[in-house]
Amino acid sequence: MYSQGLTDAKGQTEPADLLAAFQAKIDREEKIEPRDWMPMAYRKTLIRQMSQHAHSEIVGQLPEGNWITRAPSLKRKMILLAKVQDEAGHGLYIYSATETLGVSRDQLTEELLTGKAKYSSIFNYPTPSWADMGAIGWLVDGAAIMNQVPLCRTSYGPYARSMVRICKEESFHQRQGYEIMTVLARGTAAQKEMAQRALNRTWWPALMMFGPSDKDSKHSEQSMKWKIKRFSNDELRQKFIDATVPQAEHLGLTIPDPELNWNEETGHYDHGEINWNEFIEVIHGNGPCNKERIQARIDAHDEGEWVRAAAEVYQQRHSNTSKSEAA
Ligand code: BYC
Repeated sequence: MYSQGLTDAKGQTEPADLLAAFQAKIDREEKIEPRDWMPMAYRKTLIRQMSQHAHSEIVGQLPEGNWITRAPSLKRKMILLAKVQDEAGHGLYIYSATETLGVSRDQLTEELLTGKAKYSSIFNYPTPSWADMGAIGWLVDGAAIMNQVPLCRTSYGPYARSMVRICKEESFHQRQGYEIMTVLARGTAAQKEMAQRALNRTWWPALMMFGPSDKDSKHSEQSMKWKIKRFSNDELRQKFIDATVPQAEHLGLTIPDPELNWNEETGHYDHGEINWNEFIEVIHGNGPCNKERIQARIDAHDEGEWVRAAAEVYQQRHSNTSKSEAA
């Protein structure tokens, strides 16, 4: 007979002994796999975070896709094209990992297209110059790596395993972005100015990628107990700042934060206050490019209708052929 445990969102009680065994497994650093018992709330948290992550990879193709036709050389075009394709691949791995939790890809897509699901705030900003491709690679992929390397050790097996290859590719992306910034920063005065402006545009939104400050992060405490998250939002943001300031100095560029200062006592950089009102506006659909980004995804989905229809017909014919061969 089970003792009584937590009550889930549907009013069903989850047995305390199963909950305790689940937490003990996590505390032993064993992975949770799709067929294992898991609390409803753990499943729900993972579906929320992983689908937001997958959507971010897919929507994240748009700001850079904007520059594929205008890359300054054939070599730059090939590299950018490969990077954007990598992001599509990342989205697909994470959608597949999310499907192991019992949710369909169609449902996840529907939630993105209807605005129910969030995706990373960073992709709602414009990319008006080529230098933004450098700033995105350097800072956005840099922030992504800082967040995603600990996710390689997240407690849910399929999510953790999908992160390993993604992190390797993100590392290449970060380097290619930094290389673009290096070339511009060492180029003409106009090129250096273009790089500085892209840094000014991207810096604060990149810091917002790590999520609200710890005191306002409603999911962090439980997610850290379940070892879905290994570090808090503020811890990762601070690690990112500490790693990135010397990189900006090496480029001879200035981070647009007058309060940025090395603190001998803490061994970290102090920094200015993030504009949290802007962050809240952006995640609620009111950023500079939110509507444009979702419309682009809706258009892509509509234009892909014939591909999905053709794939279904192919699958039906294929299964009919297999049946008649078997008969
Ligand atoms: N943007 O309690 P909190 C990439 C939401 S793509 C939008 O701290 P949590 C790349 C949050 O969902 C990389 N929403 O939440 C691609 C929650 O809302 P709901 C994307 C945000 O989950 C192409 C609420 O705010 N990476 O690298 O514990 C080209 C409260 O937050 C944001 C991932 O997705 C945000 N920035 O922590 C280049 C990493 N921040 O659902 C590069 C995986 C927070 O309660 N995700 N929210 O309505 C995570 O690690 C965590 O979900 C977060 C937030 C750290 C983002």
